[in-house]
Amino acid sequence: MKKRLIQVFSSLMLVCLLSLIVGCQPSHEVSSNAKNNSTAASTLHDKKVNVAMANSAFSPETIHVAKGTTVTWKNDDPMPHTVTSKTGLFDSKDMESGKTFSYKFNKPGTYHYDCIYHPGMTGTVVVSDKSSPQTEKVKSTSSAKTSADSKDKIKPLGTGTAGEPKQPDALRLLPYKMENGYKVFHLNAEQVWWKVNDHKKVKSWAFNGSVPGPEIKVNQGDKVKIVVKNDLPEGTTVHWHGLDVPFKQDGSGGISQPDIKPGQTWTYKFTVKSPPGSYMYHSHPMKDMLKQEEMGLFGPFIVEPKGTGWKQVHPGYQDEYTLMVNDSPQFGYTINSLSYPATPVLPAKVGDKVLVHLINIGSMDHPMHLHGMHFQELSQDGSPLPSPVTMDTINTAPGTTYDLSFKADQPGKWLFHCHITQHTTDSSGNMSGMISMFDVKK
Ligand SMILES: [Cu+2]
Repeated sequence: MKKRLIQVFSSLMLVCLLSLIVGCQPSHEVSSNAKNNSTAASTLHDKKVNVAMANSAFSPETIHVAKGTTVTWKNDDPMPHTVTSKTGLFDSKDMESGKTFSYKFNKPGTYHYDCIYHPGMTGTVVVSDKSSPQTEKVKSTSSAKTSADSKDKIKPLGTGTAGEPKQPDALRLLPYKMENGYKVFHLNAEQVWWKVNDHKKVKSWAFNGSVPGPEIKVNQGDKVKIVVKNDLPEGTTVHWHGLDVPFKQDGSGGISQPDIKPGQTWTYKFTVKSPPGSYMYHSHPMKDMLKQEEMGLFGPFIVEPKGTGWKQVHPGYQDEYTLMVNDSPQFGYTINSLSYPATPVLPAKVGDKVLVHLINIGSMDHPMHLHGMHFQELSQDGSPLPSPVTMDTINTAPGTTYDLSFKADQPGKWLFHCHITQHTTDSSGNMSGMISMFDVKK
């Protein structure tokens, strides 16, 4: 009897042990579908893994998979999201509610992605070479080394905090949310690698990971709140250049406010009273203003007429582009911090009326010349000129903004470039630097 009892007991133990071992398998799956477990990383041996998109978050936020795994994202939210790789490797584009997107990860590595519409909605896929725990360990050591390499916390090339949608002029448009009658924008001052062209990668200090920072586009009369987070190693502020705001909102460090310390946030609040036109924002700290501007802490601020919707082209125009010219030692001679041939090619159709917001953030004059057509200077520093002047070259001065208008009346690839040849030629004599192009098609 006693012997029999022991037999039963030991077989029961065996069953328990077996079920424990087997239980490990589904537990991975559970964590891949976990609803609340947003930060936990899970090791997955499956070749298919699901990630949910709910409450504007990816769940799980981080997954570990073996190479060859297909990851499928599903949008469980009522609003559209995207799954957009920070390096441009994959992009779901708009995913309406209920839609799915899949991508097969064939190469080991760490893949960061986000939703272009929702700042902070980010996720990571860590792909290991093999699925064994041993490899996982090696992988995590090597990724620890990578983060040690970037001790100064410079984010990878092409990443932006908010991942704003890119415009044809290579700028990002900063999204906002309406809160109690205010358009609320978020700017994050951070360190990021920036690619000036295929041969030049530089360290930059950027708003939301891009230089220039994302374009803030508002309507005249809008009430705006701009929340600035400082992720730089030193204090900063943001000055609203050309916009007449109350003194407390001026953003001059040590004068109208203290510098925003590293890790801190500051909210600017004002009504946009300035006329429709081109303005900008840039850092204006008590200390090291020159360095901060040269490192890339600036962006365009465009005011549209009242009643014009966000993303809409200025009424009466078919195309609207913003170009920031710069000569900072960090980036060199650039347009939107890009050097030819990486500079934007701006599309237009024959007959289009084109509006150009031209801003000089550099410290030199740049006479910008248009081929094939003449333009009118409509306004300067946001103020409309009493009688617009027609010209083909406009000498832009540091800190000055211009609004130019022209009719694209014949097809062609029409250069728009600085006419100081040292700013458009490299040391080998090749075209480089401050050259952009309007591509006018029939
Ligand atoms: Cu120039």
